Amino acid sequence: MSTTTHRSPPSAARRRWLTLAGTAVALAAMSHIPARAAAPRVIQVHARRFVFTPNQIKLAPHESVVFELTSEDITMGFSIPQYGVRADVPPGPPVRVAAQAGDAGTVEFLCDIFCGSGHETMNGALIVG
Ligand SMILES: [Cu+2]
Repeated sequence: MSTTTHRSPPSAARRRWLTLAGTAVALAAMSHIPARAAAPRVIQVHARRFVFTPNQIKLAPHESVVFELTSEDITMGFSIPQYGVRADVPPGPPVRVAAQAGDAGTVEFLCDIFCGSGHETMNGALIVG
């Protein structure tokens, strides 16, 4: 019987792959470091007939944020008309939409997809200040 093994020294390609894998692990570890100010704050907003939760959200003037939107029952709209931001929010995985606050003040957000009687009052406020 042959005693030949098929083990061979790592090829250059394999060594390179290992280096890349090591880098990926290092980056993954770094991602657990708390986000710096440069990363936009993620704000979760949940929609169901006919309520957004929360329906009052405080933002700093000119703060960049990401809204992470979920719907419990049917496709909702999430719209901040004054900032020109909107997204469809179907039930299922979260939908992310970026927004940047303006000057201090109160800005309305609302559902802009008809979702039943009660839709007209499905809204909330961004309190910028
Ligand atoms: Cu609606």
